[in-house]
Amino acid sequence: MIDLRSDTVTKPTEEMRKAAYEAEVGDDVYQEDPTVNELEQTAAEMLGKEAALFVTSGTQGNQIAVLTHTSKGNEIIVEQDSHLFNYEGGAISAFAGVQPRTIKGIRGAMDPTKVEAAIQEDDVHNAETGLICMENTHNRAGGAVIPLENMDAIYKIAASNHIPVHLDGARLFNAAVALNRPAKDIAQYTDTVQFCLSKGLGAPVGSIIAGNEEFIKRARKWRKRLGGGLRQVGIVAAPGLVALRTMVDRLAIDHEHAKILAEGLGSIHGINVVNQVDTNIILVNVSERGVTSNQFAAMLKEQGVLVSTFGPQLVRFTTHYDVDKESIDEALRIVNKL
Ligand code: TLP
Repeated sequence: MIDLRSDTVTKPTEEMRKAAYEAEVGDDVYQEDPTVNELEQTAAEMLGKEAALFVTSGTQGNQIAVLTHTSKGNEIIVEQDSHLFNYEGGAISAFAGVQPRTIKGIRGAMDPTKVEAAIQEDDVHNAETGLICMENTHNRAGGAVIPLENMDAIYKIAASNHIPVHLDGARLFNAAVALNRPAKDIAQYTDTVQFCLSKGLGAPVGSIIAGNEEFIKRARKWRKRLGGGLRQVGIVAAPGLVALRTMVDRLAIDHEHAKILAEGLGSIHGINVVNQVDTNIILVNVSERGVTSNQFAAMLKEQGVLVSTFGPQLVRFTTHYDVDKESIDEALRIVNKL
């Protein structure tokens, strides 16, 4: 099977497995796991933030951020197609008790003027705007890189209204590699950031949230409340450290593969690539073939290619560490034949 469903399917490298085996561990609820401490410190430095916290998943990281920043009854400004709004099981309402104010972006980027207009006035009728969230790269916009000028403009508006900003940077390092900038250049336009170790970076488990000391102290408490206070978790933090040290630069290869795949797919009759391919995600509309995205995915699966779907028309192809150039060529041959 050529698995292009997601970069979440990547398996840990040999070096990661070895690091897990050899990891020094302690009880992380007492903050005594040296490997976790090293991972958190390394991540904080890479993001230019005071502190960081190792969490179980991207969803947990985002939700801890929302819980830490907001109070019940707040409104949070999120992009309409964001993961936080669409794919986290309604958790912002279920856990934090906040309501979303959505803004439709262009390639995932919200217009700063619209963000400013969406901030609630201080009025007895209104919910209080407690948080503004961005997503970079933007998944549903096809791995789109949000321009730094756009992030800067939104961050400035937020600051002048005393509203914190959170970045869902599940694929932050894909954005950094695409922009040829260190991750901290992106994270400078947000108060807190979540990124995933277990997507393109290939680690088996985990995400990081980062921010200032005070935020991380309170986030640690939310993590504990949610049952995310783990014990000898250096075993899974060690592969995360290997991911940060060895897997960032090579994301450029996944981006290159995505471009090759997009070009090939785009030349097949009736298959329309709908996104500009900035990173490792390709979205194709298959409606001209007279099939739904699920039917298309099922036919591909029979031929040995796995893809995921976004709604009835869009099929998502995601490149990653476990798909080499030969597999990309083979996947193209299979789609062509189909
Ligand atoms: N995205 C997954 C699915 O949930 C759609 C994928 O295969 O792309 N933020 C963003 C932008 C994400 O893309 C994801 C995962 C998350 C957060 C959540 O991360 P996890 O899966 O670790 O909870």
